[in-house]
Amino acid sequence: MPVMKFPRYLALIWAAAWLPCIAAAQGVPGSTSRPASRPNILLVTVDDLSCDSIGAFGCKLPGTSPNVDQLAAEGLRFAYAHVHTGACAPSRNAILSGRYPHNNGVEGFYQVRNINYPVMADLMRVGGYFVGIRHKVSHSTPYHPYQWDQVLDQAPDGTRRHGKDAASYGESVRQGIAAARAAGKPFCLNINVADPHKPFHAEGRRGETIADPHAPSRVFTPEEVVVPGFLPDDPVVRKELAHYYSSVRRADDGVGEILKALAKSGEAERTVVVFLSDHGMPLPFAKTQVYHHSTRTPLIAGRRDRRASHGPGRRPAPHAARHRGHRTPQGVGRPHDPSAAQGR
Ligand SMILES: [Ca+2]
Repeated sequence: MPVMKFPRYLALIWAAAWLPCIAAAQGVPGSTSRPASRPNILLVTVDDLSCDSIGAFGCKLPGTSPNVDQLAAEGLRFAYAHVHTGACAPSRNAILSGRYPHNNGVEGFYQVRNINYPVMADLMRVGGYFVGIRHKVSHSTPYHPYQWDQVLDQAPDGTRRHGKDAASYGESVRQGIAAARAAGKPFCLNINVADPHKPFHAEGRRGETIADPHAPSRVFTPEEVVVPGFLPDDPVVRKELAHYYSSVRRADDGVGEILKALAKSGEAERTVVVFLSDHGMPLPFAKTQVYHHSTRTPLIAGRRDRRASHGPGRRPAPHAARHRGHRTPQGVGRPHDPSAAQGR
């Protein structure tokens, strides 16, 4: 099976999602009408998670990801997808701009202004969508602050949501969907779960075990974890991996809360869910490196509609590619040509 490389592939997913709405709203930027053909988009990312930490992608430790596994069973699972780079900001900017880091300018953790290309937030907003984001806000666009309709990091009462609180991700989704409805628009929400990025669950700065108020639904022990072949099997590594896998489970808890909120909203069957990790685990030979486990990502995409389910392991229908060459209607935002997206 060929390797799917970003950023072109996600650009095609965006195209599949937003092009029908452009066709329906030609010359009507910001239209509040809601053609039935316009799906919502829910882009869910996890932070620093290796592809093979997910059950549906071959994790040998049972129970790390029941919610993501269910999502994979309902959608399209890309067994050989890779992000472009093993670091957060360049990876996320490549995905959301459709351009390699050396072409979008975001090759590291710094801001790039005066860009000459659109990013997802621009394209979807121009297409009549309500665009919202939770967490990783400054890492997801070339510069910050950027024009999102809403940042979902805070509750309506101004309380800042904790990144390690799984339930809070469901609250962000509910808040974003409610705001989109109030605006009379379909939604495009980018919900970025903070786990399993360090600090890991219940791990202190020196590797000691500490109290953690944000408990995952399952905690793994050093004795039961599987040690990747690129790490030595010793007690220190096993303890670190136990904290990591518990954090993977907490990330999965967050995904579960997101999907639960989507289901309760009544929008699930009109929503395309895309899931992936920005790069591999924050341990040697993965994050910030260029090894296999640095860039392989557990990409899942699909409409949360049983009628549209293709089953796990299937290749995508080529409908997205048919839209290549489409251009944003004249005079609406900046010109965009998905066929210019790089990668394959
Ligand atoms: Ca990251």
